[in-house]
Amino acid sequence: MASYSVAVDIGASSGRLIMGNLENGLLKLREIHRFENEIIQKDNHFCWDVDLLFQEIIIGLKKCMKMRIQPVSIGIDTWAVDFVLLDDKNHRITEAVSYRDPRTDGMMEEVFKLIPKEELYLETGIQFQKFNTIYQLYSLKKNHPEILDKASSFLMIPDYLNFLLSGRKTNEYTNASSTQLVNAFTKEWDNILLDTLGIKKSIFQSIQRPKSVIGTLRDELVAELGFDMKVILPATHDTASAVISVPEQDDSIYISSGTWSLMGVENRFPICVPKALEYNFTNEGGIDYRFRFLKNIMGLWIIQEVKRNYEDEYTFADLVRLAKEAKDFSAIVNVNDDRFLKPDNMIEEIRNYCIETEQSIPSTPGEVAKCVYDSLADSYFQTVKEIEEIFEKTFSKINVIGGGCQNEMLNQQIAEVTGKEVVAGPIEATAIGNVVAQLMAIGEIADLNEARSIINKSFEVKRYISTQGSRN
Ligand code: ADP
Ligand code: LRH
Repeated sequence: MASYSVAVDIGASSGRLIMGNLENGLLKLREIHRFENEIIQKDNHFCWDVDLLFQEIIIGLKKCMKMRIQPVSIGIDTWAVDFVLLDDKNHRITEAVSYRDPRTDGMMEEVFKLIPKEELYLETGIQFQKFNTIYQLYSLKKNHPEILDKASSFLMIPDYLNFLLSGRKTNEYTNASSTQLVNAFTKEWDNILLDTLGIKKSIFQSIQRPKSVIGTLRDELVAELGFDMKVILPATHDTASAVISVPEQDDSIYISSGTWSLMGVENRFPICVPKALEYNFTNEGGIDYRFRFLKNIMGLWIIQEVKRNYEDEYTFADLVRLAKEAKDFSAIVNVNDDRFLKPDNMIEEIRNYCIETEQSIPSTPGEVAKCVYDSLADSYFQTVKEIEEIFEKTFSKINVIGGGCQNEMLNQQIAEVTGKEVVAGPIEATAIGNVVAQLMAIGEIADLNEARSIINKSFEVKRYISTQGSRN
């Protein structure tokens, strides 16, 4: 009988429970439940409603019961860097504050006073983003030391959801690496760094790797659901799960395209050379210690906010169509400018940027959307150049995975600006990576090579080439 595994994949904009199993050597997926995720305001902070997210997981599991399918395991992945703290009675004592909250403003500079930027990079290999966990924790230390004093456990979002499911506390490796507190070489919490920052080490759990079985469901949940299952760690950082599913690893650069665009390549070791620091590339941990050498690009967050500012009058597909119709409009913004991280109004922020840089000002929804897509394509092009410079080689393909790969216009545009073949799909790359990690843990799939070959056979991809021909 087939073993069904449930992937809980929660991105910054939406979450889903997807069940996966092997059938005649192919991976079959079945979506069970989908829900929205968004930033809410609580106690003057931008936060995630982590309790609601847990309820959505339970709703999804109840749907499995209705379908009369009993999964053998569950694995959770979410976005990175954010965390909660528990007290010694395992009560949550902080909100799940979002990385878009301004509490980290100025904290990077404070941390650099204690440890030089270059040293931090050489130890962790992690890119500098003002919202990394290290700066979030340092902000607590400076402004609310009483909370850190009271804390007994530090759990990242998937770790916390796993705790609610199983009662077990862990810190999973791929997500832990995004904190900028894990040593890239020992792959353990960097105790010297923690001492330097004055953050107590005792709140951190020992780091566990993807494919670890951490336990089973809590008794109360077994009673509520009517079944038990293994709780397994996939690569709990969503991007690390997504990268498992990149269909063509050789000679290609990936873009994991969702709320963020994560653009890079997979490596066997971290690359902390000066150029990588200068261009702000990260070396986040991956499954089987494959490092994700990539750059965070502001991504489709910008269009999500534009859509929200137009009060959801247009769908994503509408905005793509309108952008196509606005073909004569042209203006480019620097998508990675922090001003686009959480502006009051994204459309106004884009317009102001264009005014300040003396470009045409987008006025219609089509012009605004065209400006966003053109700017993303421009940023991808710059990033390709940086990767090729660092690796001293040219890559022939770009793999776009995740929800954003449904944007055919942007896929074609990436092919046009880079001159490279664009391979689009799979859309649910993250859930797929999550499922195969569970299937590896329970011995249904032998290893990463086999997992990737199954993924390649199981999911169709679409190809786009430049109308000018390949320029490699
Ligand atoms: P995350 O997991 O980071 O929340 P997803 O991988 O679900 O994000 O991708 C969401 C993005 O996919 C949206 O921001 C949107 O831009 C894009 N998208 C989804 N559906 C379509 C569509 N039909 N056409 C174009 N883009 C789409
Ligand atoms: C994408 C992602 C990305 C992180 C960001 C916080 O969902 O996990 O890899 O940098 O969210």
